[in-house]
Amino acid sequence: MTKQIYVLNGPNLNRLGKREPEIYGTTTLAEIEAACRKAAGRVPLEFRQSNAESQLVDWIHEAIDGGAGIIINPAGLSFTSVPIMDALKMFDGPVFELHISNIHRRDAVYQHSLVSKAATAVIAGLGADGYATAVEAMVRRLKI
Ligand code: DHK
Repeated sequence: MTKQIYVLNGPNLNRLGKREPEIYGTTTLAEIEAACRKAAGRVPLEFRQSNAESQLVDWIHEAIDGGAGIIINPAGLSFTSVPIMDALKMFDGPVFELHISNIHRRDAVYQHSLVSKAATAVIAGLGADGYATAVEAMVRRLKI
């Protein structure tokens, strides 16, 4: 069975569409999920969101056992979560860290991601389109 691509989303991303549209745009998470599934084509894809750090860690563990690649927008946990960084370090496949906004030109609190230490690549500032771009790159990277 083809291993799945996991697309994991962190806190507050369930509010996309209404949340600070000047920063995050007006695309909802459901629309982003549809774009990811279209980009994945026949490749199985798990798309999830949680406001809980422990839930994200549990899903990364699940991916360690059955996933081919991880695309993760840890949102605000990017800058604080050693547990998410540690969990991602245990994953053998490619890890793409994704941010809708360009965190590097935002306030200092958003500029140092712990998660980047466990990431193969970082995508930031492409808006909601960054997700489909990440899935396309992951499918190419996995040659599936
Ligand atoms: C989303 C968030 O919730 C912020 O805490 C991050 C990220 C940026 C994003 O751009 O997708 O800093």
